[in-house]
Amino acid sequence: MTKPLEGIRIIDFTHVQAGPACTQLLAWFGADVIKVERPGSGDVTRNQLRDIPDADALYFTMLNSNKKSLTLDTKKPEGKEVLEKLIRESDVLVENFGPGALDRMGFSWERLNELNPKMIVASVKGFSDGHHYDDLKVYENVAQCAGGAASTTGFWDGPPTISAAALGDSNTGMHLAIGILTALLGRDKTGKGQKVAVSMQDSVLNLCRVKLRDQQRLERVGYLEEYPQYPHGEFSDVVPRGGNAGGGGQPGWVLKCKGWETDPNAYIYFTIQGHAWEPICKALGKPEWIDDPAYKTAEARQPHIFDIFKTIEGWLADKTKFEAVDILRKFDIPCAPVLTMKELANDPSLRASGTIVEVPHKKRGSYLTVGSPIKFSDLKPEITASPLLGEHTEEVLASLGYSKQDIFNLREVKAV
Ligand code: CAO
Repeated sequence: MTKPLEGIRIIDFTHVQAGPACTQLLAWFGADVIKVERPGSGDVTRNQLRDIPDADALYFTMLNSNKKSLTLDTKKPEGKEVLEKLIRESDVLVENFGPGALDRMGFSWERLNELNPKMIVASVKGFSDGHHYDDLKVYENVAQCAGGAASTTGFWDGPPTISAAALGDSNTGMHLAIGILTALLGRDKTGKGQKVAVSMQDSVLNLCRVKLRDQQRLERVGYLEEYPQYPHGEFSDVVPRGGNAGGGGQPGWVLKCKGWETDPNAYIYFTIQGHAWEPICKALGKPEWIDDPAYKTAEARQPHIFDIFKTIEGWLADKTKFEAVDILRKFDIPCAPVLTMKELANDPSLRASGTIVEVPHKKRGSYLTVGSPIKFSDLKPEITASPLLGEHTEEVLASLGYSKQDIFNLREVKAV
């Protein structure tokens, strides 16, 4: 099967997570992704949090599958020459260096555009160009704080809280992938490349847009009725942290199930969808609530929503999270067990769909990774191992016309 991105060559000048997540996705869909890494060390994540001595860390293997690795010192004149050749023959360059690093290396947007006017140059930075913080280096949690996620996550009586989900890193990479594909479609029409830039702050904020909705509602009416602070607590002039409250029009909460005293994940998320009130009452064995004016409407329920959740927890007390969901699903109630990483890793449905995949690796043996969350009718991405450092250096250099002697010479000056 021909993969949709086959024939697209991508220079992957990325490291850590935000950039690699983007190029990995494009590699799954068929792009020829060449990861350019510093000779000797490579992407810092190869060494971070190693669980097997001398083998690439999972942090690296899980973000760099399906790629090739070319070692190249792009600060040496010989290395720059190789990079220039590669640029002339590629479609996309993706980078997520600190601000100004690419310019300092001698590869400004103007220079890249001069070398290959058809090339798309895609960048991740912490803040957008021209932002008053655009000189800052940024990691995941910094972005979560700068993008509005931290101030709105957690409990109202605790500090701002970081999500375990990579809202700053992988999320930004996904935004960049959309930008690159858009620019490639644009190039088909105009014949010209362009610069695509995504900031981590903007990408986090994009996912927090309902909180900006809430800020405006708060300023207009002074309260947010779906937050636990309503109606008994106080609202200030900023969107508060709402604990585990549902973010839309449906109240919800994380509720204890059988075994919660010893199992920190014996919980389900329960949603009280407005029009599902009758089935909820039936499922809970509370038919008397259906027409009770204190329960009948969402408005009537809100002032004592936590008493309702307590009652539901009473119903859940003798059911495991899985048993509870099996009952509630029959009543069409939106809910799910709180799943651990162990449960997800062993979930047969996720294995069958290719969302969790086991990948053989030359040095590590096999490891688990998250495969493509995007499913196609005509494409089933095959996830292959991440490359060893410099594994494809000779292959890539040969494809650029370098002879064995040339490669030997480049090695002599430690340019590759
Ligand atoms: N050959 C020679 N030099 C190389 C090279 C190569 N193949 N690859 C990288 N370098 C150099 C760069 O040119 C740069 O040199 P100068 O600073 O001297 O110009 C240097 O290596 C590394 O730059 P850096 O600023 O990217 O690295 P860092 O470890 O100090 O910072 C990070 C890391 C992530 C904070 C920074 O890259 C950043 O802010 N990136 C943008 C935001 C981002 O993507 N963050 C998410 C990371 S995932 O959590």
